[in-house]
Amino acid sequence: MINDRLSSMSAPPESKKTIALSSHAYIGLGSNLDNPIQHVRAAFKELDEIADTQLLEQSPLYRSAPVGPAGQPDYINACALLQTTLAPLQLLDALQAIENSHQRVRKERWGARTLDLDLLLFGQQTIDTQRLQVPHPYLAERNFVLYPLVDIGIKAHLPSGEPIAKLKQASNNAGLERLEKNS
Ligand code: A4P
Ligand code: MG
Repeated sequence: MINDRLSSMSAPPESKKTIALSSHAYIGLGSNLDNPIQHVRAAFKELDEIADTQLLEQSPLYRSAPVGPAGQPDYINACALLQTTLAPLQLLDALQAIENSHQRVRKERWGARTLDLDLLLFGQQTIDTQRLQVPHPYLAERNFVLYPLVDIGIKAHLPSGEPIAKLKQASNNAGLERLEKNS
């Protein structure tokens, strides 16, 4: 596993400072309950307010057909690019705290939700633990992730080197509609 968060650098002995290097993290945003556009817009702002983290880019919003249990409303999806000195699990904690602050209720897998924040990519790290898998396991097969991700990360790629833009090319835009800026 590549660790792109070096916590200490070789510095002169008299100044033993700890310097945390930052990582780029791509976040997938999704909502299909209680005014989804408002939830996603508010979430961009809240991502920028995470400690030691800065929002660098936010994608346009997309309307997408739901994947998962039938009978749920369309989703609003988007992606964000963050710069952070947090570790991946610390960032996941912060994402889940934001989800909870949007009254997210976890009833069924892939069921309707006010706000879902997925950690799509974290630098070039591959993480495979029970609590966190990065790259996000379904990234490559979801057009509602690939389209907004390429909008803000034309050069983004998987730890394997596979360009995200190539994954997007191999997908299609079925069920996906890019929204105008002010809609
Ligand atoms: N977890 C593991 N890896 C990650 C990661 N990279 N990012 C764990 C975020 N969480 C990660 O997530 C369940 C657990 O996954 C977390 O506790 C975390 O430790 P959850 O958000 O509670 O549940 P979930 O979202 O229902 O499950 P899952 O499998 O994460 O679903 P997805 O992949 O998030 O898909 N259709 C459309 N059109 N648009 C959508 O945005 N989203 C989903 C949810 C289904 N259908 C959709 C959309
Ligand atoms: Mg999720």
